[in-house]
Amino acid sequence: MKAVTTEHHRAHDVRDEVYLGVPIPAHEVVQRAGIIKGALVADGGFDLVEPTEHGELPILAVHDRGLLRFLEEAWGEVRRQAIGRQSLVADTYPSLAMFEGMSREAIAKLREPAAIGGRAGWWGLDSSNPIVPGTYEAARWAVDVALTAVDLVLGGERTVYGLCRPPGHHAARSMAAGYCFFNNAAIAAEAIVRATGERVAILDVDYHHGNGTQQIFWRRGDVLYASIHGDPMRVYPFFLGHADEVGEGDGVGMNVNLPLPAEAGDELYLEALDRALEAINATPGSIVVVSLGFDTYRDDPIGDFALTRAAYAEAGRRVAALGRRLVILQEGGYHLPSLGKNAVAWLRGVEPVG
Ligand code: SP5
Ligand code: ZN
Repeated sequence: MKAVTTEHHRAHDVRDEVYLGVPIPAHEVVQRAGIIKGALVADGGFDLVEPTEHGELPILAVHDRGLLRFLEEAWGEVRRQAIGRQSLVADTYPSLAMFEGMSREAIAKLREPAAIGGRAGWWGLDSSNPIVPGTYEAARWAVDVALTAVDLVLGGERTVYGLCRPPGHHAARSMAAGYCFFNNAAIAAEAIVRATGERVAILDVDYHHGNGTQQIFWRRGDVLYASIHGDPMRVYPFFLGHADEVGEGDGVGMNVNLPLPAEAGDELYLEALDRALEAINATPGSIVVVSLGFDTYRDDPIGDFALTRAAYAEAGRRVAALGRRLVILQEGGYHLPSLGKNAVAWLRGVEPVG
């Protein structure tokens, strides 16, 4: 199996994140990608490929230009405004309630502020997502990893793994969030739709709901989004991911959320996976984008599921049984000692040899 990896992710070197107002050691750290890459190399069955640059256009097919510009300019602005910090985290976010009662016209007049803290709030969701000097560079390369995986699959590869870092599925059209800046999977899916004219399914098996991917394709009839995740009543991203969110307009029925309780184990999880796979089977198309996360693992420090490694091998087998080509992109997973083995188990489940 070809695996797209790059060392450029190292530029996004985050040390702390803010949790309930307090700095804690970051979960989404540089070592994650090195551990996964090391396990692929040790396995021997993966052909490592460098990404190629794809420019801004495929990003702008999915994201607001203002988000791209903010991420590009953020660090220079921090320096210009002489904020002596290692990382940028907003403290003020535009809550819906701030605009309650205002008309559409009045709301249309809201504008991005000039101060960098305000800009970070305008384009952000949460305080667990710091921007550091190399964030933009790394996030751009993560998109290139995803798009290179797409190129390889469109060029005839059956399954390609893209080791994206930073991850992407919390990033919405106009919002970075949850360790994510550009939505790698959504950008990949959009590129596949445009290249093939076919429908595309996105299967999101990260522990968290991919609110960004859901938002981007909410009204789209040509992209199915199916996600298995911790119930948002209990966990991040809290405000989206309920089972009754099914899409609107052309997208009705093309959004499938499968929230699960705490302590969900292999059996419950694989049942939910079968429901997601049924929805994909019912949607025409030959390519599936997988948002792959291992924060579902029993020892993950953020997730509260109880999956074992055996479930990952079995999940890989069941996804392969769709008989579709796969663009598999890395999202979360924060238990460093298990991360490499879990990734190999999942990918080997898909393709046992070669
Ligand atoms: C891609 C991805 O997996 N993003 C996850 C974003 C989660 N953000 C909230 C993190 C909350 C950390 N909670 C620490 C709890 C310690 N017990
Ligand atoms: Zn996650």
